[in-house]
Amino acid sequence: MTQPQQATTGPDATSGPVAAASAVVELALTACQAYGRPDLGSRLSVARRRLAEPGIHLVVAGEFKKGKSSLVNALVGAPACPVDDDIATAVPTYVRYGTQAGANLVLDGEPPRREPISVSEARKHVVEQRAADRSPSGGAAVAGVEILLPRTMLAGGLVVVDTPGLGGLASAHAAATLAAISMADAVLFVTDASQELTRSELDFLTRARELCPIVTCALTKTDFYPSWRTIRDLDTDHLRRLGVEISVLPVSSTLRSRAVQHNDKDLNAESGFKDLVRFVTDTVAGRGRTQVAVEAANEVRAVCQQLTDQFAAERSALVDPARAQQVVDDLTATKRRTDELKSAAARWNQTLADGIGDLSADIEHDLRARIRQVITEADELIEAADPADTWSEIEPWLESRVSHDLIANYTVLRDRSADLSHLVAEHFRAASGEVLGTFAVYNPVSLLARSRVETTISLEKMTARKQTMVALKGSYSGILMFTMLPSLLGVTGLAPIAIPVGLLMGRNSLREEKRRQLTARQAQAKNAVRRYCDEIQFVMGKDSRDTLRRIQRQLRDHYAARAEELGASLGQAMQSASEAVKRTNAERDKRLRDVDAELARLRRLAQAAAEVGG
Ligand SMILES: Nc1nc2c(ncn2[C@@H]2O[C@H](COP(=O)(O)OP(=O)(O)OP(=O)(O)O)[C@@H](O)[C@H]2O)c(=O)[nH]1
Ligand SMILES: [Mg+2]
Repeated sequence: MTQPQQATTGPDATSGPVAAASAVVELALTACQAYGRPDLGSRLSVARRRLAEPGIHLVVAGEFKKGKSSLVNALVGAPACPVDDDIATAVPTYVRYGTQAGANLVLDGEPPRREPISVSEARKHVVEQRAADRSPSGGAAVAGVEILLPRTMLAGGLVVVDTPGLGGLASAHAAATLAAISMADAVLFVTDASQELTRSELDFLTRARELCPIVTCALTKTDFYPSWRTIRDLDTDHLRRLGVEISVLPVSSTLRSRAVQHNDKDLNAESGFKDLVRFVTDTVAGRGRTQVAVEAANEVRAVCQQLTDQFAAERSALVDPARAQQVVDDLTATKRRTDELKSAAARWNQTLADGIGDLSADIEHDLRARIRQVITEADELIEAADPADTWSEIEPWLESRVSHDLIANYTVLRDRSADLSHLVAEHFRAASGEVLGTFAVYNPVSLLARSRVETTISLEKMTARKQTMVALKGSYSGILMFTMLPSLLGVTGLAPIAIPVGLLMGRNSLREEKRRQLTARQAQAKNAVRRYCDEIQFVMGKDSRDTLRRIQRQLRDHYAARAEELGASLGQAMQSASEAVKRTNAERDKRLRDVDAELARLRRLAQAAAEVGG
């Protein structure tokens, strides 16, 4: 690949919120080691990994030939995605950072694999891929292509995903793209200045906005269509009328590429890319990085709290040895409650188990009802005409109809499991709040104690949503594999949801059946629809059950680990308090000074963590 000059610059990865968060995470990790708390340390290691590779996904989507690939190329300043008048983008292309330019095939599988290929090979796969495409080295289907570029814009973890054209909202491709969008950090919807937004584009945008918090619209080819301003105003009006807040950025990829080539400032301004680059670097990459940094810093704050509680209890025993036994007794009583918190009988654990059970039944029922409706509609279509003539239309209708029902079913699962996650968090918090309350008694600054408990509550609230997302992203493995890819590969896959209906028609096509009775043909078609729907229901049903099991495991492990941590903090505090009783006065004074120093260190660390991202 040619190495054009650096087109854009992003915020330096060595400064800003990520660097600040990394610094506090490192300090906290050292503290965990020094205080003998590997349990808290492993929690921080997870945050460290995420900081190192934030994987912020911007999905570029739109109808055919609107200029998606050209826009991605102009944005990263390299011919990363093939652009062609005749050949369309066939698989998603993930443009991400690499110290050297390069390419990988992303291969379907559990887990999906990467296979290094040359850039020219990557090009072939992007434009020629068909469902039957296989990797050169063996069986796996090609799920996407990854392009690595040494660009500052991408250095902070931004991944720009070029996608195949939608082909109308009703297409299976649109459904797969929507599914990917639900896991993406931001969406750039591409339309061009040849005409105003169509009904189908507007519908897609509305759906996208429901699924993803950041959506912006790029209006391309402003160099080619002189009336782009009128189109921009019409599009803005349409979006306003829909009540969705999506801005329209007019751009010309052609002018931008030329501007970069000739280092022409005026041309660059005319290309409209300044606003687009600002959107990508600030709103998408910047905000994404800040979020990852704040999440990591929150982990540090939570860890500081545990350690502070532990030292505060010890301090209490040191300051007033006469009360030390009381401290130990209180902690022992609380320890029992912490043990209860860990058990399967704990209320949060019950809520989780019951909730998953109910959800599993509801999701299955929802899918069954949807599929039954599809079958009814399909039967009506088959009855209405000779399927020998209409089957070629029924088949794509059925595929897209089912894809959209699968997405709808998945959305129910996503939303309901988020609700459940909140409820579980609530119950865990109520129980652990009592434990923290006992700890708070020993806090040297009593006023702070209250606010500490409140901070815990708000931190816990924040993590509840995150836990479901982690579980969802890492779990949806079957036919909706787009969600499995992000966690395993750091990419958002777009494998179309497709079990070919055609395969279920058997050897003889309907046309060959012309000789037979119309009713026989209709029966054959209905049968094919049923077999297709059975198959979908079977695969999807298993997928949902697996997903829910994984959500349950994820949440259970998360809160069980929190309970373990509390138990460990209490255990250490009890031990230190018992030791405090046995110390001589001189030892006690020395230890008190040490403990105060540790508490001051922890306070400073928690303060630094609280300042990250704000
Ligand atoms: N004049 C002009 N032409 C453009 C611009 N952007 C894209 N095109 C042309 O539009 C055609 C389609 O561009 P692509 O970037 O391949 O569009 P796409 O949306 O990726 O197409 P598919 O992947 O097939 O859906 C190509 O001929 C491009 O040269 C632009 O800003 N100005
Ligand atoms: Mg394309």
